[in-house]
Amino acid sequence: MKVALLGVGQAGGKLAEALATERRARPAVTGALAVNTATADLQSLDVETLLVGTDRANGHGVGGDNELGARVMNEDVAEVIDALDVSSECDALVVLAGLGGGTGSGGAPVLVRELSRVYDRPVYVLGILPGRDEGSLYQRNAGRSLKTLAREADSVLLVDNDAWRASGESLGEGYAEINERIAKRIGLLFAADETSTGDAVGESVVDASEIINTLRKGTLAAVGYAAAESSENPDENVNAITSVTRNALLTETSLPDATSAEAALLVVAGDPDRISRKGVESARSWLGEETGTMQVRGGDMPVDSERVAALVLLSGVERSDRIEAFFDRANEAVDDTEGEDATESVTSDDLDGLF
Ligand SMILES: Nc1nc2c(ncn2[C@@H]2O[C@H](COP(=O)(O)OP(=O)(O)OP(=O)(O)O)[C@@H](O)[C@H]2O)c(=O)[nH]1
Ligand SMILES: [Mg+2]
Repeated sequence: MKVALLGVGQAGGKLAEALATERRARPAVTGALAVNTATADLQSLDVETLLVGTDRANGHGVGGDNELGARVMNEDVAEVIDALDVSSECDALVVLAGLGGGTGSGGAPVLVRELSRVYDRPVYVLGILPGRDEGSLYQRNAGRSLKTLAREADSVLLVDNDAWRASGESLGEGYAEINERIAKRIGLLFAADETSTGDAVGESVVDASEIINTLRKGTLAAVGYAAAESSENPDENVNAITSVTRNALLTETSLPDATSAEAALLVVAGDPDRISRKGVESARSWLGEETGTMQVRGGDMPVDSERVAALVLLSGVERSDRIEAFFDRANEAVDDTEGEDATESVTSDDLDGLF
């Protein structure tokens, strides 16, 4: 699937760069632009960059004020749309942002709305949820941003900053590594149809429409990934394929505890000679039962490797425990930061959308 990337804010820019330069993801990326209100955060990036909001932010960021982030982006939105190179072969646009800060949190919904208006292609978001230990302001910002994005975007693919962090590492130390993991997994999803060698592999190879149709079934999405050694004999890989699929869903998703979905996609990556059809079939039916959906799409991703991997895309995860817990925190944070009564409801009016 060909994608144009638009990173907003510090996390968004770093993630756009990580994806655009990731080995397997690279062929799927037709262009990447990083937009920010902070000059310093753009300087080191190896993608196209654009500084916005110089009148209001003076090149120093918006300091976690996501309403200001939204306002600034509104004023400069035409310039951003102009600067983003969207080729005709592009299947989707992807806006990337950390949802807890100011520029990305406030700016991403504005850009999503404008991109949806300008382009007749799906607009997806790769949104980073703040980890549990991040402060109230981050939780509240992310809650408001996500609420708005869920309305404006075709799908919001969420990565919890606690999900793929190496144990014992603080969040700050771990960013580079987390970003690499995100790029590898999301890159694999976008590039799943890029490795098709044409003849031999044929019909079971996943294509862009399977990803798009899976994402169409829900608002919030998550992705999981796991890999393991495989045998040269495909008949011996039935268990390897089912167990990497289990791990991808149960222990390695971008949104821990997201196990119920409206639709799912299972991509099995590996040497085509090692992939057991029986293994793929039983992994797919297990995935459907476990997530409670009848809609499990699937496909292979032929790669030259002795390992076999499962990439699971879940769409329609809004009812997961993690999303509920997150909105509880965001609602409580509204209480902390604004002195109102805490509320437990996801649709609470205390948590205003951004516009
Ligand atoms: N995964 C990941 N998360 C990040 C990274 N940098 C920041 N974050 C997270 O993103 C949120 C903060 O957003 P930033 O992108 O730093 O903020 P910003 O959009 O630049 O907004 P301002 O600095 O307020 O103008 C927090 O939840 C951080 O934990 C990163 O490189 N990777
Ligand atoms: Mg910043």
